[in-house]
Amino acid sequence: MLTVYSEKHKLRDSKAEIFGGELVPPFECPRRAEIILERVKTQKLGPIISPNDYGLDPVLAVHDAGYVSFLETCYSEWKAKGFGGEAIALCWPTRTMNAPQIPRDIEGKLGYYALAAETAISGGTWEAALASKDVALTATDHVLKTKGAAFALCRPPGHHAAIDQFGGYCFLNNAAIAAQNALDQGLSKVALLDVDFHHGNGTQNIFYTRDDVFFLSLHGDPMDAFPHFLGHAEETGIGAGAGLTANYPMRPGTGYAAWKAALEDAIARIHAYKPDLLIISLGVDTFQNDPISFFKLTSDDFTDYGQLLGNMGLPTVYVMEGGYAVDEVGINTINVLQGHMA
Ligand code: Q9C
Ligand code: ZN
Repeated sequence: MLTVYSEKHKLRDSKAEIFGGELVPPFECPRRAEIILERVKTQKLGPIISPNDYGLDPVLAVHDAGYVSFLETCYSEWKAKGFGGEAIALCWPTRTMNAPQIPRDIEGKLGYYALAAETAISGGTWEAALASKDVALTATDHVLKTKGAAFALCRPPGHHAAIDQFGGYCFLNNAAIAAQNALDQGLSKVALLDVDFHHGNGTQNIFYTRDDVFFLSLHGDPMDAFPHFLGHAEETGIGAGAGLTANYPMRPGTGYAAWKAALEDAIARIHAYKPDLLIISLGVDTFQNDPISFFKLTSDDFTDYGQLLGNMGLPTVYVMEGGYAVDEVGINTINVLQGHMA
């Protein structure tokens, strides 16, 4: 299987995440991608290529233009205000002030465009995010050509990024940008299956009213887990998109038997939709030793479900999302890909 990878992910190297009331080194760190790349090499998964530069057009086909220019200039505006650290949102237009104008001030803009505070915008974040969407787009074009499968080793991840919001370590929604670009090249239907531990709120937001992307997500119940406010089973799409969002929230301690049953249900629904392309938002934070999650999958379970995904027989793009048990992140990710090929 082809892997697409860019060294530019290293430019996303934030120093601080707010976690448990403390500033800690971010869980979403450069070493994650290095460990995954190393495993691609030692397992001889296949060739590794660098991405092409697709520019901003495919980004603007999914994200709001004001949001995109905010991301581009956020860090320099933060520095220009005289702040020494990284840009962190601290004040939001919450339920009692919910029709905001977009403020001029960078602290106000951060609150307007952030969906959570853990994700600091550091110097280099924008460049890394741009390279990450290029990784997803390049892998997708390869799959459209070959009708096979490819691995987009994206970093930073993307599935929490909504039309005009960042957070949950995500800035640009790589998987959504790839899906939209495939549609813009003439495909009529894409299935986007999110197996990251966290609900893909950003992807759901982008496609909620549409019938050309079927979004399905298996995740920790938002009653118990981030992103806390989206991902309930009752959310099934609206308008043309009615019935084309499927959420499978699961409780703390969920093991592979229940998780696999949800996956099999999702797979049956994808087959019924008859998509031209399958995009997997691949997070391996469902692993039993993940430091911020609560499912109980073992490393062998990743191989097993990779096989189920491969058996679908669809052109498939794997887009890297989360996974924070750094020592095992390479093993678990490549297990899925090897299962797919088995
Ligand atoms: N107590 C991705 O996996 N904070 N993002 C969780 C847990 C945010 C995860 C706090 C987690 C974001 C791409
Ligand atoms: Zn996650």
